[in-house]
Amino acid sequence: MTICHNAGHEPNETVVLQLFNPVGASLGSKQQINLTITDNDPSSVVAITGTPSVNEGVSASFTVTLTGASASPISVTASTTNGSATAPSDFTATNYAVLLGAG
Ligand SMILES: [Ca+2]
Ligand SMILES: [Ca+2]
Repeated sequence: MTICHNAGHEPNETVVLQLFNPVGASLGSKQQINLTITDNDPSSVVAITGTPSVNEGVSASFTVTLTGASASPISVTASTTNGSATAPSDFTATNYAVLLGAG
């Protein structure tokens, strides 16, 4: 039984191997085995980069990067928290869901 390598991080998976239709023998009490396939790819990593300083009165922009492929859709939430600057007088509070897709 060959286990395929699926590129990209994915949850562990299971497969059942079962005996059927014996000829010249009868089935014992143990007729099946559950096998767990453990993923061997590193988990995908998301990170944020952007200009650390901006003037008043402009829009600040940031880039969310994804490193490592995944078999599952990936999303992350980007949300502001007050520092010494407070919303809404100093900036507009923001709460984005960033969808990065699979692969
Ligand atoms: Ca797999
Ligand atoms: Ca994999």
